Amino acid sequence: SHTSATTFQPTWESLDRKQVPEWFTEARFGIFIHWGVYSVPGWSSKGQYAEWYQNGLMNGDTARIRFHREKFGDRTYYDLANDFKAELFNADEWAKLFEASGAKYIVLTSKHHDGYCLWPNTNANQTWGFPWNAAVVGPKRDLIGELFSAVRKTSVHPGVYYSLYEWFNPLWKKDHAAYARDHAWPQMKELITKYQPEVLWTDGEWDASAETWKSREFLAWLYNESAVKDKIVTNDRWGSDIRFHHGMVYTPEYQPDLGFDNHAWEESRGMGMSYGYNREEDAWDYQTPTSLVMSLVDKVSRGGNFLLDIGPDEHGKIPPIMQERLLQMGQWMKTNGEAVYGCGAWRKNRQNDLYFTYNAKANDLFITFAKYPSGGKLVLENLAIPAGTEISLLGKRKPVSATQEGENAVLTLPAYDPNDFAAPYAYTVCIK
Ligand code: FUL
Repeated sequence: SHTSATTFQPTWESLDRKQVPEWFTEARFGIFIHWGVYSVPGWSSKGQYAEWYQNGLMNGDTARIRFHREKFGDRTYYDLANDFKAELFNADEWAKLFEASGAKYIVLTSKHHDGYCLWPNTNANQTWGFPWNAAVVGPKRDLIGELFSAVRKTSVHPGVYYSLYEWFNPLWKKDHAAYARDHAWPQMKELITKYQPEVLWTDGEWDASAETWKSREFLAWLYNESAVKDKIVTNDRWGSDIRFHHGMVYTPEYQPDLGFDNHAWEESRGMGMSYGYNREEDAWDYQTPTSLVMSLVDKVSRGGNFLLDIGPDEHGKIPPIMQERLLQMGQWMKTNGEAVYGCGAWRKNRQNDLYFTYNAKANDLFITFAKYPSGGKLVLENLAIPAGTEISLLGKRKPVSATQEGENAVLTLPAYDPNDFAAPYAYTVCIK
């Protein structure tokens, strides 16, 4: 392919030429998984990130400190790892759920800012001075290994999130450069070599420069020499000055309005207001199925991906409301997935509440909307539809008729029939 013969130099000029693998752009929809010791308390005030629990405890967040004292007394955050048991974790069940959601990739936190590793990594134990990975404390299992082998039996691509920095790692606090060289690099290399993830989603980059992290050197190794050099997807979190400027995929976070023309991007967010599971959230804090489906379509209509996050609990269960949302999206995707997979931006992304997505290879235009128009009329501004064009409502593939009124095309949809829609969260018209 276009990349295999290329040798990359450790400069942004060279690295930025690395192509985004086609599988990733076609996929459009992935699942983010924030799972770790912070899943034990699984708590923050509404609107805060629950995976930042330890940081809150150490930095004077009164709500978290009070919660912790009442629930855990004088146990430290590190002690909570013993309660991270994952005794109900069944990797095959997770993988089946992911596949049923219609998502085509996952990104699992191999290690968040607390430094706890979900795989048997020994650097963690050495630099912390005590066992700090899931194979020795907590589940006593290799959670990445288990999930990756289950996911590999499905159509879903496996990927990892990896936090470069660790808030309280003694080596990090002493010497950033030594930490990068002797801790972060070996960890990332082990992840890549041992698990061959197809996404490496770095984070926690902002406290050091790309120069300190030696990010460019690492990426050159990854793209030139590693086992995943031809299929790996990376992001833009490689140093304090890099995000939204360099790297393969730009990663806005709860920032739905950032669009990036001519550059790959992927927005991530939780179903509520946190990535890690937050027990403080109620049903009404979760996005509705319509809102999630329309978020996905909105990203695609602007040429981006949607990485939707879930937060499993300390037992290894995905909270049922999150399971349900994933299944609802999957039901919708079963009928309407062709408006998402392999699609991207059309010449305009929307007209009021109508969202346009476009499959350039097939020359198919899709129009998705959450509200079925009363009277069944849709006016598409500045669009001429040649006579004989095949137009249908996805699902039952009911015919849609079109007439031309000046510059505009006017579509007449079949009368609304609830029996037509197994997943009535949004509706899609396809113009072939
Ligand atoms: C952020 C982190 O600090 C959050 O906890 C979360 O992991 C998000 C995806 O990236 O920068």
